[in-house]
Amino acid sequence: MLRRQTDTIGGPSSMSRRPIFEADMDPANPTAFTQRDLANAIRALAMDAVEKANSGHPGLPMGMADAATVLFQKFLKFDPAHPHWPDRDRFVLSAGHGSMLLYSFLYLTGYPEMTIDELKRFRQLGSRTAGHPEYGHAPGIETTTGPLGQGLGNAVGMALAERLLATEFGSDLVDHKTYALVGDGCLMEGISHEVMSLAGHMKLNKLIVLFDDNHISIDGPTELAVDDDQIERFKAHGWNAERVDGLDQAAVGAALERAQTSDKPYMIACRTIIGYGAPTKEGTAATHGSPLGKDEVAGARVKLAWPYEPFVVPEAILSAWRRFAAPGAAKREAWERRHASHAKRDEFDRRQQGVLPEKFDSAFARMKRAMVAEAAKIATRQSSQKVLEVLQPILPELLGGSADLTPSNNTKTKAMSVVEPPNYAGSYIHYGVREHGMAAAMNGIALHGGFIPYGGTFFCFTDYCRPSIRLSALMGQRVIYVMTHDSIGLGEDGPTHQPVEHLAALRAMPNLLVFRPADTVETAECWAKALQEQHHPSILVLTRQALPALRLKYGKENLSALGGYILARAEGRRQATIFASGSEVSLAMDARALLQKQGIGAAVVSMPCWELFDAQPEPYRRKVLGRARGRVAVEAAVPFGWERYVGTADAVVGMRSYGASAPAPDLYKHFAITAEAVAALVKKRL
Ligand SMILES: Cc1ncc(C[n+]2csc(CCOP(=O)(O)OP(=O)(O)O)c2C)c(N)n1
Ligand SMILES: [Mg+2]
Repeated sequence: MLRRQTDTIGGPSSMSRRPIFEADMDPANPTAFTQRDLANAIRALAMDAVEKANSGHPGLPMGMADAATVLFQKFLKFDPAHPHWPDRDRFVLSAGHGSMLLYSFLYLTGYPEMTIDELKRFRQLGSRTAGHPEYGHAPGIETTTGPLGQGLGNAVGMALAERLLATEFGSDLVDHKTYALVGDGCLMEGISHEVMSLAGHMKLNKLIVLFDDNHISIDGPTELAVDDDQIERFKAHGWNAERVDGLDQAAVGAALERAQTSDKPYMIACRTIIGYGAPTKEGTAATHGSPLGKDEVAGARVKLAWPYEPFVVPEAILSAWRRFAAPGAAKREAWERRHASHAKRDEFDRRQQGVLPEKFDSAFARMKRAMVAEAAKIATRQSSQKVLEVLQPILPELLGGSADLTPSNNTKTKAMSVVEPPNYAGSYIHYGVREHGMAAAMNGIALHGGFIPYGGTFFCFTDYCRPSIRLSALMGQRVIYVMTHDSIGLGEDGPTHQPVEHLAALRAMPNLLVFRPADTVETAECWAKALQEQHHPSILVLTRQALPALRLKYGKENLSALGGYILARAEGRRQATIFASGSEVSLAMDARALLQKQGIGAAVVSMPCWELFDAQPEPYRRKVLGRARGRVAVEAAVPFGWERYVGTADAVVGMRSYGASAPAPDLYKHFAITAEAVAALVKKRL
């Protein structure tokens, strides 16, 4: 049975480590209050903010207030005055609907941007206190959460980044924990399986998860849908796990103490009561996602012995909360001193700031020159490997990986060594067949700082990690997805593996750069642009099959970074323009040759990245698009979206169905994606 504590400090449930009465009372303001009162500050702010917004989720903050208070008071290393301090502990609220718990923490401990007025503007336009925590809205929000399970994946990535960075730079600069708060929902999501398993394999023993074990989700008791033994589940994945009374601060504190020295990642199931304190609704799904209502809030104030007005936290309690930050501030100062005289300081700072090394530009130019000279006829996945072979030695921040398709994705360079516990001195991760987990972890790695993560799978399986790709884009994180086997051009594996709608689907995603390069030089240019874009994720969409070299003259300018450019001008009057991306650009060149033979002047526009092209100034776009009547596009994918450049879907040679299993040349013929078909369509439209 859960104990409903009302005991004062010094009673049976007092903290074992540091009784607040002695250490945490402000001598200048000796009003007595209890540990429970500290937690009640979270409860009250949550229910008041939800009430004022007339929407939101009071249940989680009210249930987890005690466990969270212990974490923030006794364990979390943070400094509100320096929220970006690289060696702070990370706290991820994976159950993002409980956002008021995070906002209350930030306000109570004194993050300057999180004022009481922001809490009063919970869920309002332009506030820092969005419905779910949004990365970038306020310091202290480490990641965007809300889609359940993603935060847990981010936390695994952060813990992995910490471990690798600590190995590289030493524990003087990098030595922190990662905490995540998850709910029943996070653990029901499939992604939890992938990332728990990855964390266990990687032995990320500085990752500590608090599970709000309240047996309630939206539809009601969790028994409606799930009977998993979460303790055994975590243990099976290589974690240590235990269950405590989540309303008993001493018990949570003792578990957190044990977690500090664990040899494995650690999960603490905190048995709680959702909406704890609400007189008639606590313990029910009614507190999950709706305001409690005036009477219930009044009743909770009585039950919790919290007689204060809405949004009022008594001075004694607020100043006790403000003192939670003191140990972190002292640790930050000590860290600054170590950092100031550290031999690797400049490189550490560069990596934290995410700026590329100075020699990047010259290395890129040399590489491009060599590629032009070589004019290799290879698959763009091989081109990508070539790029990595050159750039990886000068970019130690590159952290590569693949979801078990390393030989297909060509993501591992010869020099890269594999991260395999207990050896963390590597730069390549075998993520296993866990695309979704890989993508969520890469978001966490990027958010942590110090690395540029990239990871590969088949382009078709972007579907398996799309929710995390969306969060890369929403948060503007430099995560690079290396997605090979990009169309029917992959051949015999057939329609399950042949993307047709994926380009359109991903181009529809705001803030994501979708690159589909046409040859080795374009692949290098796309890689360079992806690396230079600090605030965008990129997808490199690459072929399995070999492609001819098309860029045969060296030029310094990164043409692919323009998104689209005229690869070949028309001879004579420009009567037609053929638009293409990737493997179909060479086909467009062949169609151009056919047309020119018949006296029809045709230009070819290569469009490796629509998003970048659309962002070019109007005169440039007009020049590239041209005014020729015969505008046609060709791409081995559904035509969806090309209308914006060629007017109508009829003007597109592409896929109208799923693919088929056969050698690639047969498929191109079968689906009539040929130079002849393109030339014929141009003539029809003239
Ligand atoms: C991927 C995803 N699916 C569905 C939802 C909608 N949703 C938000 S909270 C929730 C229930 C979560 O239950 P639990 O984690 O136990 O939270 P509690 O009710 O205990 O606060 C659901 C289904 C979501 N946010 N993300
Ligand atoms: Mg729950």
